[in-house]
Amino acid sequence: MSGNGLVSNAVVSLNDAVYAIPFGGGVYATAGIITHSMIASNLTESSGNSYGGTGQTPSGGGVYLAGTAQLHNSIVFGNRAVHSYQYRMGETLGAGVFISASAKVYHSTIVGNYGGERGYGDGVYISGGELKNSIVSHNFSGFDSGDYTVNHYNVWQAGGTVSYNVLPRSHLIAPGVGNVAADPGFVNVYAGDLSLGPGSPAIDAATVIAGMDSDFSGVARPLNGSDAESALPDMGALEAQPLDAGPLRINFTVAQEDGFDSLSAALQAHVAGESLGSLVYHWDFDGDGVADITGSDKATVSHLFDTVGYHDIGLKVVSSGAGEATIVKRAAARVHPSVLYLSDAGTSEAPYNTPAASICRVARLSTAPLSVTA
Ligand SMILES: [Ca+2]
Ligand SMILES: [Ca+2]
Repeated sequence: MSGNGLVSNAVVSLNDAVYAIPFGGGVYATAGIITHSMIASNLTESSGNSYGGTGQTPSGGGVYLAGTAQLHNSIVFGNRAVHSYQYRMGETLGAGVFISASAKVYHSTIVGNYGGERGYGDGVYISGGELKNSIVSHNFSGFDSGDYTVNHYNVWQAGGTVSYNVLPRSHLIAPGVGNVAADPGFVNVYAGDLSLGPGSPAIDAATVIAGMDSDFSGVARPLNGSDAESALPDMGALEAQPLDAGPLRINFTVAQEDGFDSLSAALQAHVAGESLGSLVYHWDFDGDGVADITGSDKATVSHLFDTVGYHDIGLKVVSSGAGEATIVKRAAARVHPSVLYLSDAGTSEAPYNTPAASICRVARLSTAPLSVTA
């Protein structure tokens, strides 16, 4: 797109932009507006030294925006940016969306995109323009072996303005206004359900942008999705229903998601839906599918995670009036070692907390031998 056109209610899928011009696997736009669209499973790829490679940097696996182009109310899911045969920092830029110049992204959900191991921004790379009222999470890189939980940067900001977004694990040049680095609380991200569960930090936390009056599905925005006094817009492409409407929906939040050596986690269940009746909560803290704490008074619990690693947490809520629902979050509580080991000969196995498992894949700033203390 290069004129001031409008693309609406489109599905852009299974395209690629490869080799010499690896920009915008699904969409390449320098002007105009793309809105209420799904951009999924597109690819941009380049190679450094084969196919007569030009050394170009694959940018915008799903969407490449330059000039004055805008993306609104859209879902960008499962796109890839790949750089073969060349290994360097910044080898891919924005596996989901690349934003530059005066481009703008509003009310979009950017999830499950895959960038190079050393790429910048597996969800979004922004060098200019604006990213606002959006959710960028659960993107991943080659470093994750396909497990899109942690160890990646969802947003990499080199310029532009980033405000009113949910963007866990991101690299920003300034904190920005209204950004939240926490789990966005999708109903079931692993099954592709990107609607917002109750208690999501994205609900009623966006800022009003003129004209953004319907969501990706055509639902009126804003709705009051919390106990706020008036209806406020949500971040992302999908506006959450009111707490007392719709089918049973559950979510939980963890007051502090990361700790060193151990983590005493305070957990809060959130439940929404109509005609719920009485509720019973079943918490699973070790990911084995078997509840460890159960009770009608267990909406709020705490649990001590005392082993280093990433811990999955599950919650099932049984409602006397509306059935039951289950949610499992991978790596919802993360316990990091307070001592990391580093050597040329380590096996580089997370969490790198023994000499044998030392990190060995490090960029050396000096040619002096590494010394390791046990
Ligand atoms: Ca709302
Ligand atoms: Ca259990």
